[in-house]
Amino acid sequence: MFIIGELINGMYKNVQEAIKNKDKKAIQEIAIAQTKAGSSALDVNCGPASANPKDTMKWLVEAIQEVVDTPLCLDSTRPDVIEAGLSIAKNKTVINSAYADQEKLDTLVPMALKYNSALIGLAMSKKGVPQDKLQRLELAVQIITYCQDNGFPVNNLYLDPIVLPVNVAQSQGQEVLETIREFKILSDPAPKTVVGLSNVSQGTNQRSLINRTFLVMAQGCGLDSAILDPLDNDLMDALIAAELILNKQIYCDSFLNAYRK
Ligand code: THG
Repeated sequence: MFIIGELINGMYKNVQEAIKNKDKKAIQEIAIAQTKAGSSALDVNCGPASANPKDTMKWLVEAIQEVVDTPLCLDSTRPDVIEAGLSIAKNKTVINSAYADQEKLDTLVPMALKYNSALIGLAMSKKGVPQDKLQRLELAVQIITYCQDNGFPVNNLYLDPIVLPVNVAQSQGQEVLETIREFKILSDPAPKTVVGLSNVSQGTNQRSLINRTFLVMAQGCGLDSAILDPLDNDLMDALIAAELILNKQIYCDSFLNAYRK
């Protein structure tokens, strides 16, 4: 599983505070902790409150790169903010994200090629997030076709079905899970798949339980990657056990420790 640590996001109060106070150390501690916990990449999102997101993105990337070499997943709705991060990133990057829209793809696919970056493609359009599997697949095909036509390798594309909170969109869990499985058969080579896991539990009780249950179900559907909280130990244990059941890790009695190493 390609684990993308979600905790450097201005949506979190501590990160918002650190950005406001230029508290580099606070960001670096989160970067180190997530990397130690097994993150393959770190999401970097300035949050909704940032007054100058381009400068904030650069400041975050620089702060993180001083202490870890972990690839960065540059998370913004604004291509110029993503490019601000890409322009100074030293290691591998993931662009988070494009969706099925001509203008978005015209901007972000060439950007991904220019910076040799992976790309997340959301199964949504200007009209918003679809409410069923077929519409999600239709939008995914538009993104895949665009990549194929423009020389972007589809195995470096991560399709995201868009996970919605179970308390307000309860019918969407099943649609999303089936979508993940079917994303994988849309092209050869297949695209990769990713979810923003914590979306599923926003505003609920028992967030960790809901997150890990959904994660394991999505893994069963072939999920390749998730943006998640790697410091949630129960979540990570469930992730590792699911990899074991799916024969992606060799069994040994100390499989939890073995995976973490
Ligand atoms: N797909 C893609 N990228 C994404 C998402 C996605 N990036 C952002 C988000 N969704 C994934 N990251 C998070 C980070 C935090 C939370 C949810 C998803 C979260 N935060 C607390 C909350 O809102 O309750 C913040 C409160 C706090 O603790 O301060 O749940 O789907 N490609």
